[in-house]
Amino acid sequence: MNILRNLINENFKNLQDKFSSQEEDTVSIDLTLPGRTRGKGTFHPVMVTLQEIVDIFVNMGFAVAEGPDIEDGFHNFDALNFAPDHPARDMQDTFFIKSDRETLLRTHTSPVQIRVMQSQKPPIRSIMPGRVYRNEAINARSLAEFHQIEGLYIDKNVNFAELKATMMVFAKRMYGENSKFRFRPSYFPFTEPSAEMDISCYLCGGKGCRICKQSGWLEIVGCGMVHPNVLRAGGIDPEEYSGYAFGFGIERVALLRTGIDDIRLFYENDVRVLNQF
Ligand code: 2NL
Repeated sequence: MNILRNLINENFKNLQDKFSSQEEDTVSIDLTLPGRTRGKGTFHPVMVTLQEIVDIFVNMGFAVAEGPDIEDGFHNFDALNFAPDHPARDMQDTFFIKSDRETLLRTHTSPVQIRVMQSQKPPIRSIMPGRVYRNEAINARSLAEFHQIEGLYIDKNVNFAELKATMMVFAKRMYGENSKFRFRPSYFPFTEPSAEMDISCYLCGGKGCRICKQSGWLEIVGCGMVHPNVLRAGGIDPEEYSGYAFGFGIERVALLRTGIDDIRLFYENDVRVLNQF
């Protein structure tokens, strides 16, 4: 044991002498340590969803249009056939950013469609994705700031059958050929007639559950034929042209795709959530 101890001490001293004579910083680097990896960035699941939706409509011949987030009452409400006393014009629903009750954060992307009508001649075939703002209580299903996409097609003799077919092509590409869909009558101030499209519930397959509130269906798109008053407000003659329009929320689609059950998770920016997509 003594022989061994002496051997170790001698070796230890030799190494100590050797290293103490070297520059300090070369000694402090341990080349055997594993390297530090840098986290790879990913696209946000809401933007992935948006891009996929845009691609489907661009493939069908739609152009992408954008407009300002800060709007006026004419483009956001009046031109869209909202009655002067419509509740959406209330402070409770809309963020007004000046006390004139005229300058506001857009509550939908429809004002972009009015701007497109005012600046282009038919045929018009455009989609408008963008951020919208509503003065709403935040919970698992809704946020005060979210994304919408709307579409508009105006030409001579555009009819409801084309609207229905376009919605079906979109829905099948987005949700798969085997999903089941249905249309039912609805109401929007800016379309007449109006409809909503539902998809059979992804969770229960139509039997009825918590997600679909026992109905077996989930609402995915609102749509209709553009109201003649709206065409006129956009400078288009409703005697000569007709059109269809549609709109839906993008976070809603992203929830269906990812299986996330709380919309707030999209914007808490916790990478443990976002990294999964
Ligand atoms: C929904 C329904 C919709 C539109 C948006 C629209 C725009 C113009 C004229 C006519 Cl300028 N319509 N947009 C039409 C139908 C439905 O959205 O539930 N969105 C969340």
